[in-house]
Amino acid sequence: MKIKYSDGVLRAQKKNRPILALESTIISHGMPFPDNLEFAKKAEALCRDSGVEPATIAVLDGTPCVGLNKEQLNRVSNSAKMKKISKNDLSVSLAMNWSGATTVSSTAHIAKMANISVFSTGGIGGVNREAERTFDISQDLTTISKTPIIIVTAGAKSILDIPRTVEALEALGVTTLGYKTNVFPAFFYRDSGVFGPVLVNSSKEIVNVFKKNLELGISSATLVTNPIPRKDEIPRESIDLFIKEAHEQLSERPISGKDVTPFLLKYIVERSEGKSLQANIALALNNVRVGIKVAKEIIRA
Ligand code: PSU
Ligand code: MN
Repeated sequence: MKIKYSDGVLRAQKKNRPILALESTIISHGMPFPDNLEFAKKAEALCRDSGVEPATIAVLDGTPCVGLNKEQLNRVSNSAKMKKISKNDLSVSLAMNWSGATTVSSTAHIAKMANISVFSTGGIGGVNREAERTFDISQDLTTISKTPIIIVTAGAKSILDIPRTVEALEALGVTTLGYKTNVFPAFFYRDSGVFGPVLVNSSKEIVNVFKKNLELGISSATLVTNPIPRKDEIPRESIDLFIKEAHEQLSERPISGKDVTPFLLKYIVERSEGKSLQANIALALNNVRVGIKVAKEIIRA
């Protein structure tokens, strides 16, 4: 498999320096331009300032890219032609020369192939509300259960059915940790009310669990749920109304499949006058901060 590495990632790999994988669908389909580009640059700068090499992952012209240069990052942020590529479309995207952003499922898969052990996202996909009618369950969940890396996420997106997502993670045998919490975080707010993650207090504990998964031959990712910082959270009462409205709008339109999540996020950004975007950026950067600590710890371990 041909993977195109950035110069920075190649150097870091050679010198055994820490690397943090980052996904690109959050940039291309999760946030509007130019805030998305600003966010992506900030995430990468946070990594570099801490001595960690960022490896933003995407598929460009049919080639999986691990680490993007400036021009490539611009392209991912600001091209209407970027597809949303999940794991089911990964082979197709290479065979058909597509360019697109990778979701949690495809990013995790490529990171594993590239020998990168830590990956920070915003919030994983999961069981959608009304999944009993639509069957809409993100392939992030099955990939997470089959890809032995560490994934840092702000719980699962508030637009989902969180209790069912937590149950699905358990059913799939996913090792789920809570960074300084034992309550599953709900993306825009800290507390979904669902207990489940095992409380961990340090990157060392996270890496120890991850290593045990590897020793046991367990394929599950080590999923680290990390609540949005208190100062950035949007209370459930304020965001729930917009989430409900977004679902009503969705049910009146012919939108399905991979277009659902981008539609809902965009609607809520507009309806909240950008507040949800600020929260999304804050939680994703917070996941990068924890990812940085864990990536450094892995090198020490
Ligand atoms: N986190 C965010 N914004 C996003 C995503 C994650 O803060 O847009 C993306 C990820 O790429 C995730 C995808 O894998 O949303 C889930 O899409 P779906 O529900 O269609 O599986
Ligand atoms: Mn879906």
